[in-house]
Amino acid sequence: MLFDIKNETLPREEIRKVQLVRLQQTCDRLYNTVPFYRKRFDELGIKPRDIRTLDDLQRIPFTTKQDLRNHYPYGLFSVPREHLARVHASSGTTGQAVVVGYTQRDLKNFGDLAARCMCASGVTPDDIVHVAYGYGLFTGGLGAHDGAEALGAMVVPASGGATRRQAQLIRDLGATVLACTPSFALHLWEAGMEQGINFRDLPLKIGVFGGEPWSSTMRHSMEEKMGIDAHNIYGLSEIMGPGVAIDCLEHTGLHLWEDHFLAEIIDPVTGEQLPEGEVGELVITTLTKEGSPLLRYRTRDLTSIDYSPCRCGRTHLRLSRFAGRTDDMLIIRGVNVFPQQIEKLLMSNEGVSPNYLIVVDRQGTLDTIEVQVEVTESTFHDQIGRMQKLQKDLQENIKEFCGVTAKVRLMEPHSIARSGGKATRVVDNRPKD
Ligand code: DLL
Repeated sequence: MLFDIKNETLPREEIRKVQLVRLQQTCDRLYNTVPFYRKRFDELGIKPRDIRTLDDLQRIPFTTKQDLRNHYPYGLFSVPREHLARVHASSGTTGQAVVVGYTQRDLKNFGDLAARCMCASGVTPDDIVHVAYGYGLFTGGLGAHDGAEALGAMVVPASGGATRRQAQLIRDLGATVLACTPSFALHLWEAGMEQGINFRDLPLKIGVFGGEPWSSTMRHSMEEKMGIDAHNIYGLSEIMGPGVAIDCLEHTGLHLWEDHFLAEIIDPVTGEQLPEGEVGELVITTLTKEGSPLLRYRTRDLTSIDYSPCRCGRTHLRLSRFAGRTDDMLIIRGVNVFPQQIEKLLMSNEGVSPNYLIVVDRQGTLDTIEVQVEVTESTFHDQIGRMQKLQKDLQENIKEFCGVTAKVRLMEPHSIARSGGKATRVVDNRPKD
């Protein structure tokens, strides 16, 4: 089933036509309403009317998170305050928070795009959607909520926290869809099992998980544990919350809604555009936003684009599962390591649970990396020899596939702190120099 059959199946030439018209409108709007962007055009000696093709977009410099921070809170808004209907904000864990504004029309689009995503993951108006993304300034809760409502499903607005109680609610209210971060879903599953509630025995059948990176191995393990079909939903506060992209029933990449967003992949170092299929940083231009439109926003998320048609009938491009962020790449003794790679290796081993933490430190001049991972209950009660073998195997795997020597510390079940939203996977104790 498709939520918006006409727009989701537009032929590629039509998509490009719509994109060009909307790009020109967005440039016009920004030139006339946001001094930051006007200055950028003026410095280049160009006017919005000089953007005649989609390729002309490459003449415009990127917008970065720092630009948003420099204009905190309202500096990049494109409409007067009275025309705004809502704001959301990023958490600010990596610095000054950024605020993003939505007009009524933006909110309608946000709800409709989140509904497209839900629908692509198989959700129908008959479903009961348990939303356990946090409600508030974070876009996850309200975004998924509006999407499920726009689709006509019944929503349980549970938000984060109260894990044990939520597992009971999922059982008692008969949720068929769970929408939350993958790490929180695992936390809920665990809290259920502790009380004798097995998600596999419940009507639950679909997971709409996102907001943080997770590997395909993690996906398969979650599907198996919970008896569900798990989908990967992507979005970011600066552009729009959940509703930018999701994988359909084919699970062959995440459809990004191209009538609302224009995507490019660039080399994060040179800024050059990369061809289809190559992994690089995703850059997004909003095409319909009124409150906070952005041109060429650098997401820092690493992925690749596939324009080939999908078996599901949707014509919109597909992004590959995110390989991490340019800023969460760890450089350990000169070797580039992504936490995602380590997760993948851990998850392909049956003896360990999906709860892990990577601790980076420095001893003298040498970087050290310790991977703490909880073992499963059965491994924990196994013979000591098996545990030693598991530890040795994991260390060897990390060395072989990631190229770094890591110490693996096997932890008791439940000993690593759980989060109510996005999981912390890396603690970097190295001095900042
Ligand atoms: O996490 C929006 C969202 C909420 C998306 C709920 C999906 C579901 P932010 O807090 O601004 O917004 O964080 C955005 O999270 O740039 C990615 O690095 C990461 N991220 C989000 N979804 C995924 C995903 C929301 N499916 C940042 N896979 C993004 C990998 C993801 N990373």
